[in-house]
Amino acid sequence: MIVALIDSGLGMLPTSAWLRKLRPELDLILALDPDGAPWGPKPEQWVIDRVLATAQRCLDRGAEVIVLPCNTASVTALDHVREFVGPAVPVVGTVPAIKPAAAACPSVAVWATAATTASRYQADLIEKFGNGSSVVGVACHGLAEAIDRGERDAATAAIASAVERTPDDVGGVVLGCTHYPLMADEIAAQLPAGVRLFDSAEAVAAQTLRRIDALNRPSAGEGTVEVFLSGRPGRLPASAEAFPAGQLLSAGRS
Ligand code: DGN
Repeated sequence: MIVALIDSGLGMLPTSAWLRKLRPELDLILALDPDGAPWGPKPEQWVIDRVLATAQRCLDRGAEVIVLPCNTASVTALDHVREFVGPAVPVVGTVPAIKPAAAACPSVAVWATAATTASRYQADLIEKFGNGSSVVGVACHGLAEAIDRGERDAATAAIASAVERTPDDVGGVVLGCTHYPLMADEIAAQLPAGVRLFDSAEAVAAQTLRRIDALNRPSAGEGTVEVFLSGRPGRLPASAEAFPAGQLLSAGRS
């Protein structure tokens, strides 16, 4: 069974790595959009069109399940993708891990792209799962882009800016952009000791496996990885190599 993961860039790696770990025999398509990245600052309709075009390419290749390991794409385009592919193809989205963070901490910051931070979707999540905690959004300008470009100094500066805008009393920070877990060590080092980090990668992988199993079809493939790139890859493959999860991308066939 071919499972396609769609993100603008390296944010798909943590979820891909969990899928590979939990079900190594799945065949994966990693569909990245270096030509269109970053999606975070783009207009909503632009992101929707981009994600749908990528989904079509994955379906043409035989994808039976689609995963959006990208909060920006999920809060913007998830319903559109579901409608586009129809009920036969499960589509699994990603949302910021606000529920577990608010259940564990009375004060929480949600770090994400500008699009996710400003989204109705995130506001609704906070309302629904805020659990009486104080939950504030912090837009991390440039962080996903710096990670894709392998620019460590720029990433460190973007993290420092987010730390400055994060309330002092937070007990938990939600990594509400799928790129950010790749920099979890640096983020933890810059935040006060004891602040917990929450991300969705493992939960999204687990939900994907539940949807696969519910299809009741043979899912075992050969554990292949195929990489789709829109246009020129730029520095993406080289940047990926800096992260353990990035081996999936560099080992994949383009
Ligand atoms: N990884 C994406 C997310 O979770 O929102 C961000 C992608 C981007 O293009 N900035």
